[in-house]
Amino acid sequence: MGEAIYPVPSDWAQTALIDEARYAAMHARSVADPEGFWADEGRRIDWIKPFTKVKNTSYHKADFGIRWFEDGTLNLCANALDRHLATRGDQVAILWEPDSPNDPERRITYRQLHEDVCRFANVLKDQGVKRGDRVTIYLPMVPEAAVAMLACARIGAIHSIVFAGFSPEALAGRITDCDSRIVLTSDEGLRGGKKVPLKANVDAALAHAPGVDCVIVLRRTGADVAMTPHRDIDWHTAVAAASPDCPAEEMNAEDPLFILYTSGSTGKPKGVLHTTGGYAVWASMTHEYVFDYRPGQIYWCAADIGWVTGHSYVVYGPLMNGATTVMFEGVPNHPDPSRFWQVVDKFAVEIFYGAPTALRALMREGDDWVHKTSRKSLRLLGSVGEPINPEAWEWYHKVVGDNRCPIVDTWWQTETGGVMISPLPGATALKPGSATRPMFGVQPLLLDNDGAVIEGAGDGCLVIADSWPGQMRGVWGDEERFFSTYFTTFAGYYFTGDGCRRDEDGYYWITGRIDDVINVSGHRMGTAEIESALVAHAKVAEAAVVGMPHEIKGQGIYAYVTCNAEIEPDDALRKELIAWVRHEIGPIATPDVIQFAPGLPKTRSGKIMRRILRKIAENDVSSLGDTSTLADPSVVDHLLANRPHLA
Ligand code: 6R9
Repeated sequence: MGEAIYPVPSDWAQTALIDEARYAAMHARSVADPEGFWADEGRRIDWIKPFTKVKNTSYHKADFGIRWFEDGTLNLCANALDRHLATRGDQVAILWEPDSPNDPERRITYRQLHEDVCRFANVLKDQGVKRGDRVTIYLPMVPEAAVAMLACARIGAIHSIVFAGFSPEALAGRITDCDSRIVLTSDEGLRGGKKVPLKANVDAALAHAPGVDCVIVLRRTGADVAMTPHRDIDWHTAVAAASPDCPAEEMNAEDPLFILYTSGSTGKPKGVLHTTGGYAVWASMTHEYVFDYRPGQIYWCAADIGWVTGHSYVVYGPLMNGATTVMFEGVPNHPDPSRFWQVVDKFAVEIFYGAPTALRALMREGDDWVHKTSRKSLRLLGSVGEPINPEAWEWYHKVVGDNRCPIVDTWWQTETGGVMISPLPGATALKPGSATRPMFGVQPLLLDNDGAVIEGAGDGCLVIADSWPGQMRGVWGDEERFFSTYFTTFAGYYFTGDGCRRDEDGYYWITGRIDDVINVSGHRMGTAEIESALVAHAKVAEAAVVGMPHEIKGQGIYAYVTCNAEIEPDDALRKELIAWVRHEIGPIATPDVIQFAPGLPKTRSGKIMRRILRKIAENDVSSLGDTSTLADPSVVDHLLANRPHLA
């Protein structure tokens, strides 16, 4: 069966930074001679003290360690801002589009952004923030969020951004895990015309996070919010009083840059730690090659800064590369489903990078919303966050890109710092649904369940054979967990948690998570996290959560719930539990289906048979497999007979 292939358009092959021959030569060198390759790529960054050592990495228990450019010193903020002042100080660095199209946009030049960052860095210093201190950022998509990140990088503080859609409970957990004593927030956020009570959420979180003694509050909507004396500070007032002069700290390449919490297969989210030098090289290099980026082009990554994509491809990568980066506060369908493409036209965006879930939602609204707009400025489209189904890919290509724009389907993870598998627009023929081929320095391998390497075409667990500069360096506060999570499933390899197929052309097709992580609208959710939220409810005895296919979100959340003996479950309880999970974690964790069950299918040793629960949730009940090993096979009959009606 032949699948569609889209060859590299000839203009791209001729003008792109990397064509097919160059891709092949560079990838071969990056694997055969990593020292030489990365010594060269490492020079894309301005170092204060140049590195003399390039790579010092091992995935083995005895000498485990990941160090890149380890004797070099640099400042990432200076690489994103100061280095551009002489050549592009008056170029717009951040082009901000507010939630409402009726409100004015903001255009912040590199010079202005530099000044804003220096002032805010001094505000942080005035509050006693020092190198290595953790700063929690709980802000909406406003330029000040980027200012805050860059100010931390400037003074060597470690930022930990918590997505502004997370609940007070989730925020409190992330604040205490990294012992952050300062939180940056705004009065409210604004998304799709709805107000989000961010400051009130912080106040609620701090009841469980007593270590915080400073909250800096940005005015976004102007709402009247409670300010706690001696703790809460007004952002604008503090900035106005601060000096615009702040030297950039000299950081070691391996000094921490940021922590970002992400879900794994165990209950508690882990603080993924990235350091400075390798991350800088990786974010800058991948942004340049994957998007064929030339300084000054108008580039828009529609991700939120609360996710890793926002870190690497809204802020750090683009700014290091002298980009005009668009930052969008709103949502794709507000005030109507044309919004993305209206913003593309308004700013003459050349490169657009978005998530399949948004595309699927817009696709459902019909082509007219797209056709209403011109989109003639677009040259290149990108996709990230989850597998893009071929149907959505074709729609993106034909309807959004008018058959003119290559699509880079970029596979990567919070842990990888930047893109790992992706087409390069001037080098790679495209196959809808495939992330195609590895980035420089990336050696993907497929292993079978016994850990044997699969050669040629085949299906298996995706692992990465050697280190790359953007790799995470640790789990905050839990050194052992880093090694055990990623390097013990298959000794000697980085384990991605994803399943993958490789075809005859050596193209990679990510098939989705093979661990207990589900991907809801491109957001990672640990099933264990949702389960522990459910069992924290007084009426719930036990819960098991699995993914189910969902037309828009990719995967939906299907929860099986066993109630305490005296409880008679009904629709009211179902609603109560849904509200409870939203309250405990946030709206992104809202269960799509709750099925009440008197018992869950368990082995005789008490292990929940998730395979069966997944099959039922997927409505694939003809192949439940062997249920004879269950302690009580009749539970399955009950589950099948009482499935809630699925729309
Ligand atoms: C960047 C980001 C990582 C997980 C990853 C995989 C899925 C991301 C993908 C993709 C297929 C793509 N994923 N991009 N699957 N094709 N292009 O999303 O990081 O939030 O950590 O999620 O997302 O399952 O393992 P993160």
